[in-house]
Amino acid sequence: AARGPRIAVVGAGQVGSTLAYACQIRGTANTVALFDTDAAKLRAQVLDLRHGGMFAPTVEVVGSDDVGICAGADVVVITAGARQRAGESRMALAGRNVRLCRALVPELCALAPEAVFLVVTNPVDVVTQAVLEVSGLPAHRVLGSGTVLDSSRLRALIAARAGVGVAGVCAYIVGEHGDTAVPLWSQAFIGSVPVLDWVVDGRQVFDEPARREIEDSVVGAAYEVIAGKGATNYAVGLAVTHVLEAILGDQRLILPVSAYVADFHGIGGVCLSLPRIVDRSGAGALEPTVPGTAELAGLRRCAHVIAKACRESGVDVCG
Ligand code: PYR
Repeated sequence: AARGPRIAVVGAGQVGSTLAYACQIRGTANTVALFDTDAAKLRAQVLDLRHGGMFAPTVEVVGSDDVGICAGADVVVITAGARQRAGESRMALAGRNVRLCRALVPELCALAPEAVFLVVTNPVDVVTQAVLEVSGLPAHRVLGSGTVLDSSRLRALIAARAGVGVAGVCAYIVGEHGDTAVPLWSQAFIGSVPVLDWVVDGRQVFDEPARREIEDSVVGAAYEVIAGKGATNYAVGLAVTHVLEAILGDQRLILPVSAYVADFHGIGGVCLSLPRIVDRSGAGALEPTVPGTAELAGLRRCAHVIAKACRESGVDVCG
């Protein structure tokens, strides 16, 4: 077997296979191991990925319908579970996907005792909390993709309206990866200029109506894509690969991953997204963000919504 970082991907559906493809073409790990209970689909995904091998960096793609394929992984990525139907909220999946992931985790922990667990299955904050609880792992070793993708959507919309390249925008949407996500406008920058101070011809470009429009667009993004093609896969595949590279490369990137929050300005007891340092240990320290009053109120609402869904799915929350 190839030496070097090994990623195990649980679930070879739209998201699992697309992130495996992103890892392959970026050379994110030496080995990408796919696990799915649907043997025929799994075999087809592995073959299709392998057939492109000569056009990509050397990444060994393996797969099995036996979970043992996940053994020795450095990161276990969980994408298995039901996905949203058109018009369905992520939270509607909580009961089913918590049950499924809970059942998988003890064996995954035994097979990959050193792994960082990266949850992608929705509702990601609730499932991350469930995986944290069932695994008994230290909190930093269980994280969810959270609002990394939402923040990318937010940055793209800010960049387009300002007419700058997206790499020049630094902005986060935090809290729930879902309907109550909160954009941190007070902390958002275009280059060195606060987004709220971006003035063209004497006019504030990101005024209240513009901000509202962008926020609605970010929160509605997954619904829009799902209505058109049944699933989202490309952007989430790249977002998860970005998080994987931060972990495996010990990059210490500041990313809004979902992870357990003990106390952030009085908010805590559940997994939710806030900008944090992501490194080889997983979800590191929180960035010392100081959100505005309305933003904090929004975050409190997120914590409440996530805690309620956790309780309804039988997942423990603190406080
Ligand atoms: C997303 O694309 O944001 C989903 O969670 C499906």
